[in-house]
Amino acid sequence: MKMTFRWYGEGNDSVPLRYIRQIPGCTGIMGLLDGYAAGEVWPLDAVRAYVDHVNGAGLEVEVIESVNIHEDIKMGLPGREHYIENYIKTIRNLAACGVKVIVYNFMPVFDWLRTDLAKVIEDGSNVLYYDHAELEGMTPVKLVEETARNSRGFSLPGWEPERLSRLEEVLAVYRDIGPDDLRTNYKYFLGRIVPVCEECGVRMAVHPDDPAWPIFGLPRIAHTQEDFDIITSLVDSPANSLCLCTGSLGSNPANDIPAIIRHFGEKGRIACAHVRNVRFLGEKKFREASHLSADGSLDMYAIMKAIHETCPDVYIRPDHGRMIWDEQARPGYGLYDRALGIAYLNGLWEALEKA
Ligand SMILES: [Mn+2]
Repeated sequence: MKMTFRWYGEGNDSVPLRYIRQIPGCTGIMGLLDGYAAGEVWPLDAVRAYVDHVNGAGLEVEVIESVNIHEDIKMGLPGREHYIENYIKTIRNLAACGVKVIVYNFMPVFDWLRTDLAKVIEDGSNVLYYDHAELEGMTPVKLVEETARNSRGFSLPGWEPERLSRLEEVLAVYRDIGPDDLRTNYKYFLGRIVPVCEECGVRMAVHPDDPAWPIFGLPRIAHTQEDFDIITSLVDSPANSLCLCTGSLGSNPANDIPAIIRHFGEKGRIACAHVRNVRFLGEKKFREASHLSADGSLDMYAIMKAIHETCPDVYIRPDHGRMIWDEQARPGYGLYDRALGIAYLNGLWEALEKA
């Protein structure tokens, strides 16, 4: 297991690299290059400068997240050829700088969704929160406006204004695209990029739908074990693997997270994991929690044990934390609660190692 921490880049993250370096057992980041729209090439010199900068702070960059996929690829439009060529260039540029895993998602339009980015909870901290009943009372445009307004001035990956400016138009196109059509377009994309990944030693890691159910009538195809059985079979290669996000999949209590980890871990199809806890509050209603098992609804010991037994070499990072100790940061991505999360996950891991 390699413990890492998500970092948004210099000037774009409230947490400096030197703080991350001081978290016990944290050896690297899961990074991203900010400022490139979905479909743009991440240039080699920019990737090189980024990796050198992080390495200079004593941290590795073997996982890169948020290499977003242009909607033309998901929709299967003729424009996809150009964007797939660009994506391949980005894969090669990342691989040339030592990146081993690329995290992405194939969710139409929306990356992740919450109805409140700062829900105050019993201990006085605040957390990300989702209530499907509230979502159904909102239009997609209203949700985008609210999310942007509540981001405390930080950019939110997946919510880039340029991706969302043509929202109504894009939603209209998706009305004619069902889950099977989306899978067909997905298979086409994987068929083009996976051979490149195999050649340059990179693994693609698809992130689950968050939350783990359809929203706004859009096709969503990545939120159950069965969904991922299909995805991993679209192109059967270790380069077509999963980013196992316990909190995204775990938003649906029907998903047995330790069992899903074992299922794909045994097949060697988990490239990295986001490990966090959520608390169920009712039907399609949850809030996020500290990483401690007792604070949420997921059994974090069982999760770490499943990783330890079936995919012990994966990259791991804590995920969304509470906003505690009056920290001002991007919602879900403060230093304090995620650092506590790492300490806790490392403690579970040491106990598993020594048992
Ligand atoms: Mn995640």
